[in-house]
Amino acid sequence: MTELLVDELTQDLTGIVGLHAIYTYANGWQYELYVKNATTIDYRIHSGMVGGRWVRDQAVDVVRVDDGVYKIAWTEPTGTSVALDVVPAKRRLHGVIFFPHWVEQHPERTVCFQNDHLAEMARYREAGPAYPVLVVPEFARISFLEDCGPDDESVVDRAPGDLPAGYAARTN
Ligand code: FER
Repeated sequence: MTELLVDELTQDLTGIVGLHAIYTYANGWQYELYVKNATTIDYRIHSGMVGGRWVRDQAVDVVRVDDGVYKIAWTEPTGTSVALDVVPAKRRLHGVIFFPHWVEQHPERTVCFQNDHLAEMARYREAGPAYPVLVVPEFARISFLEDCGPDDESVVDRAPGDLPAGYAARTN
C-alpha cells in the first residue's frame, strides 16, 4: 500500500507527454494520437468504423503504470469511452473502446470535427440508446512515432486525409 502511494506521488509522464503516433489496430483501424500534455490529447481517425472523425483538446487521465508503460483513459462527449495502454519503446499499444449502442447503429453521426458539434453530440448521447455497449479490445502497432513536445497546436490541426509518405508504411 505504501509503495503504491509513493508511486502516485512520483508520476513521471515525460515519456508520454509530447508523443505523436500513428498506429493500426489488428482489426485494420488506423488512428493518430498527440499527447498534448498530462491532461489533454488531440487525435484523428484515419480509418475504421468512425474513420474521418477528429478531435482537439479531449480531457484525459494519463498515468505511468510502470517503466515505459502508460495508460490514457477518457470518456468522449458522445459517451464513447477509451482506455489505451501505450508502450512507446516497443511501438506497441493496446486499446479498449466502449461504444454506446447508438454509435454502433449510426457511426456516421460521430464522423466530424467534434469540437464544432459538441451540443449535437450531447443530444445524441442523451437520446441513446447507450446499451448494449460494443466493446472493441485490440492490440495495435505504432508505424510512426515522434516527440513533438507539449502544447503544440500544429500537430493535429486539420481533418484526417492522406498521410505523408512513409508514415503508414507498417500497417500491422
Ligand atoms: C483510439 C481509439 C479510439 C483513440 C481514440 C479513440 C486517439 C476514440 C474513439 C471515438 O471517440 O470514437 O486509439 O486514440
